[in-house]
Amino acid sequence: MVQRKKITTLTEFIIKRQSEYPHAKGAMTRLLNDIATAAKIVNREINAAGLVDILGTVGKENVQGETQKKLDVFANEMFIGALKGGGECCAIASEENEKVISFSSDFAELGKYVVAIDPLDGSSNIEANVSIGTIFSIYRRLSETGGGTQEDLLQPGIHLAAAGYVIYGSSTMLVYTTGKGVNGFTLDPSVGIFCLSHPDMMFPETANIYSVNEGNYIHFPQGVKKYIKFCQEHDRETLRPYTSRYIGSLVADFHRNLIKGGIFLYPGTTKNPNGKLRLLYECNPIAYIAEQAGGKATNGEQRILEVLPRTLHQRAPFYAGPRWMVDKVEWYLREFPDKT
Ligand code: P6P
Repeated sequence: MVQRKKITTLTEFIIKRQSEYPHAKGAMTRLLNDIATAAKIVNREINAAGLVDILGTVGKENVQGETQKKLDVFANEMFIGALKGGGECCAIASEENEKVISFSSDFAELGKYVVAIDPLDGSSNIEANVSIGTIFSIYRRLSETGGGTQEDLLQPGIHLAAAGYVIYGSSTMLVYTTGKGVNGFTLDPSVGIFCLSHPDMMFPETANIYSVNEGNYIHFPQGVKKYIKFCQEHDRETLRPYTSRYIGSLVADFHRNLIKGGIFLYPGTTKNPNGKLRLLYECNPIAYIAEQAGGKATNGEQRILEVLPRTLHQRAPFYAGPRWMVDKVEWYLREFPDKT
């Protein structure tokens, strides 16, 4: 008889892991499941997006007579709706909303968590059929009562309770950590279940990929320019020249580098000294995963997770990957500082 390998579903895994937290009452379990549910709905819509053009239902209304929404607006509404309905979250900071979305209720005990989310990162790549993603951070609320506040969300990454991303690619995966390692789950679309496919994800011992938008080269700090030239030198022993891979979708670039071994760089430039990526819902969650996978993530000088957020949408220069690769970039930034 063919022995079928035991499949661990995301729900089974989260519940099993919950038992490792003595004070856990299931709130985080339900919150992560709320995110997974919204991700499945967004995944379905993304997969249909291409067909919308082909099947000619692209008009202003879809077959249900509803106005066709831009996918990032749709994704934002799905995640906000799932988190609000789930009752475990009392406030959200979203890339799509200028201010905190605070949930208040006269009836139910409000959730103990707050979520910072980029509902559909890289959405400008959809028309090119490039993988895109959802990135999320989960913190315990600091405020005692009422709806969640901005202060609940402006916590440094070292206080993260959980973080993760969903990559909508050739297959859809949810990768997350609660501080005890990184695990990846692949969606089986035939039954709509996320199944454990990548247990205990770690950066590989060897790595030779660097990911940066070299079109910005002339605006990079001196140290980054030197590092890029280092990557391009010939040295067989250190697997150089490295391979340059850059998709322009943070989740896709980081996920590939986590699997295959590589560093992601989004430096500050003369034009944008703080770079482009947002600290709360892009840098921090990816940094938490990078560290939990044995890597490192900094802004070039400081551990990203220790950067104190001052505003919801603040940006930060971002370097994430295997520890020794990030160390090398930081060395070049120290050795070749820009003239102030
Ligand atoms: P650039 C997508 O727009 C995004 O926010 C990230 O997903 C990605 O890493 C970055 O911007 C790409 O930016 O300037 O290289 O196109």
